[in-house]
Amino acid sequence: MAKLPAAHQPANHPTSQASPLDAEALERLSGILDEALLQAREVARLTETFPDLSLEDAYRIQRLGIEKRRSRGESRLGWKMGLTSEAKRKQMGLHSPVYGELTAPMEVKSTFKLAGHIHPKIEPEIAFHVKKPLQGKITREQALEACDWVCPALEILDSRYVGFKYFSLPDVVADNSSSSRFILGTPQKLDPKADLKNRKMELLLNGSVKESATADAISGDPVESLVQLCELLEIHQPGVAVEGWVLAGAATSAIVLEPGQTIALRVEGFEELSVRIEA
Ligand code: OOG
Ligand code: MG
Repeated sequence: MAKLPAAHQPANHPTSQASPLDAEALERLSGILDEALLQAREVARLTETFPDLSLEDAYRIQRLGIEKRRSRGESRLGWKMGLTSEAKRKQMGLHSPVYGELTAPMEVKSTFKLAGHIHPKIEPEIAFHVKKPLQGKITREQALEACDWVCPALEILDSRYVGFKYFSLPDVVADNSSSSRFILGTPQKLDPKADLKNRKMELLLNGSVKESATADAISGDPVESLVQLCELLEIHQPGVAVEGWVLAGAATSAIVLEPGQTIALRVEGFEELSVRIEA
């Protein structure tokens, strides 16, 4: 499923005719989302005020938000893909993949504290470590060759929008694709011949399997998420290369976090990964 839906091609985007927002408006909107992030406070979705917000402007808002975080000392650790599985697209009612950026403080280890977050959810993913920068139109084989490590990962999402509801791609994109935190499992050397797509993935809540899928739920094959990420970056941030950790997107729908839970992820062939949720 490397081919991107037409919605991502600027010429085909339904709102591409809308006049782009000026620099001041983009700055203001990224400020609203950044304040919401810092204060763990939900805000109205941007398309309530700007129904014509285009995907291009949404990625500009995302970038401005990342720049603010960078100026606070957050370095880029990699990227995340979202809505790469049918389960997630269905859960969120949206039709095509999106990306966001990961910064160093977003990585957590064995404990996640809910304080300072709005309404976090967790979901099961696969993460690749891209050693050789990737850019533009690439093949699956090039993506595999560029990676040195692969591991199971849990992503913690925390939309800044009221009720975790946004209904449109531009809203979620502007909000750095709902990203909040992530936890990486024990990495293994990536064997380019290894078949990842048939691996069973199980998300456990307090020891019981809550969601399961095979890894091919993610873009048909998780490595295809890397191909799609390069393609999306070429459209929305030309000249930027993919390097570092990349979350390939969730294989199943996400579950709501509550204090006292233990969440684990089992991916066939990898060590189990778990995180304890505290108030
Ligand atoms: C959007 C982000 C989706 C994934 O892995 O599919 C995502 C959301 O669910 O709010 O990260
Ligand atoms: Mg995700």
